[in-house]
Amino acid sequence: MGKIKKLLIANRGEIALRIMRSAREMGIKTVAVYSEADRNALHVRFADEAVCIGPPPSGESYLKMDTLIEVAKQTQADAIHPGYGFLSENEDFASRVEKAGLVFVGPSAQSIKLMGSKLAAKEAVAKFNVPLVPGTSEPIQDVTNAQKIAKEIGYPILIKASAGGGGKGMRVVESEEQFIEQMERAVSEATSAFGDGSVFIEKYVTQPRHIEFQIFGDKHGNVIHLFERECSVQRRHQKVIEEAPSSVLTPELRNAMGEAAVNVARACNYYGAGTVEFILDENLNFYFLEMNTRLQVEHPVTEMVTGVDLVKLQLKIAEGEKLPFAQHELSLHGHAIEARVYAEDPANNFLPDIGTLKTYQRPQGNGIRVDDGFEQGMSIPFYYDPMIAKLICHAETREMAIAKTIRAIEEYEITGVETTLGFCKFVMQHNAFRSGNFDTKFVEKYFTPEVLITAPEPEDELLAAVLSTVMTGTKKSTAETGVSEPVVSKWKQNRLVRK
Ligand code: MV4
Repeated sequence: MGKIKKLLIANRGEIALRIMRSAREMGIKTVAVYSEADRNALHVRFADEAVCIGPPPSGESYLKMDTLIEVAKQTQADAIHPGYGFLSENEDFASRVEKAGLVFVGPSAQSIKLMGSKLAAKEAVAKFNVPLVPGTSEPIQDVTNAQKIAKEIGYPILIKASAGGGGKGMRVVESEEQFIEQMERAVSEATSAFGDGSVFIEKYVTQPRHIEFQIFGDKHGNVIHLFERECSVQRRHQKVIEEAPSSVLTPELRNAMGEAAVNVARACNYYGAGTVEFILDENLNFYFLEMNTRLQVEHPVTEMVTGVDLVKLQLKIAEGEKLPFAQHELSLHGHAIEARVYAEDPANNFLPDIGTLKTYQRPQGNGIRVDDGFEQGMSIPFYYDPMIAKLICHAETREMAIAKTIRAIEEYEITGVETTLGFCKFVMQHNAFRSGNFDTKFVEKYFTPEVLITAPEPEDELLAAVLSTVMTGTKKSTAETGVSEPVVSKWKQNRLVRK
């Protein structure tokens, strides 16, 4: 092992930049790879070296394992960081990287494989007394027998594909009459989507909160957790808002879940960064769902409340270093909220609205972090995820973090594409969110496109006065009114008034 001298980042956009920043601070040289659509991207400019790896579609560029490994060798990189998405949870890639004599900045191929199979993961963690949702622990072979089990568990139940995850390949069954039909559909869907028709059933927890724990293991068998992230505000399994800490966890529950998360990692001899996903029911019972064997999009909220640079920690672990702290040395500081800014139109069913960032001005100030990969004038490529940026705000308390997030959203200036900024502001202003009393059904329950069309605020008197003069055509001079030309305040942006 030993020190990494040069790192190839097998990714693009904000996460490629994020990784390069930490690498550079550690004195590690960086190699960017890019597709033809990303020629002018910031990650290309930021890197010490950059190599074009193919045409825009990711299947012909960012997903080309052999090309990536070859470029690493050519540039004499000694390690590859996969980021998130793309090849980050591909066991085959992890093992090929290592076989080529390079360091994979991530867990072992075996850990990725074990956690990739939801049934194998459940079986492994059950031995460590990690709480699981009541259900079956083997792939369903006999549908009539499964129907009997479903009745014992009690409806509604959920059918899940073992090779699924992140909400893919799930089916709710409300009653016994639907069971056989839904089971047949689930198996055929899983077969065509994953090439593996194994499914299992679980009791359906109808309105859970989604709470995930950040864990880290080193290559010497030590494992710690860096507390939780609350990710309940999501839309069709795409997270919208993430925060740390969760407002529902007591210190006791946090310890119990943290210990369970560490046990999940131990169950697969884990090293590197990982995320253990739990659901929490209305009685605060928690259940393990799955483990993501990568750095997550929402990792910055954990960085803000723990003060730990997770990418640097990943690199040190990859170099073979021991974890530099023990569990009792970690503590939480303040509250952090991340809002995901997508080039999507909330008024139009969140349809991607890719285009050119005509204006792009980031919010600034104390406690504000923007992780992005764009500058004003750049276009958002059509080929990839339409996320523009992550806005992360940190303050002493949850209330203050919410206020800062609203201020930052109002200060953020993006034109040329529709964005989810106004939608994020709607969440921040909603009583259910502010009270902390919400679950994974938040968006379904409270959001309709109509909420984005709000009336002008009554305190906008100056604006009203201007409107009235415009309407009546009786514009008085500045000298007469003593009021100078009004400028619409920059701080009133993203108020959700449609153009
Ligand atoms: C569940 C569940 C309720 N009961 N399992 C969705 C993502 C994948 N990790 C598993 N998921 C769920 N599994 C049982 N037995 C509800 C979800 C779920 C969910 C979980 C986390 C975050 C958002 C979610 C949205 C809908 C459903």
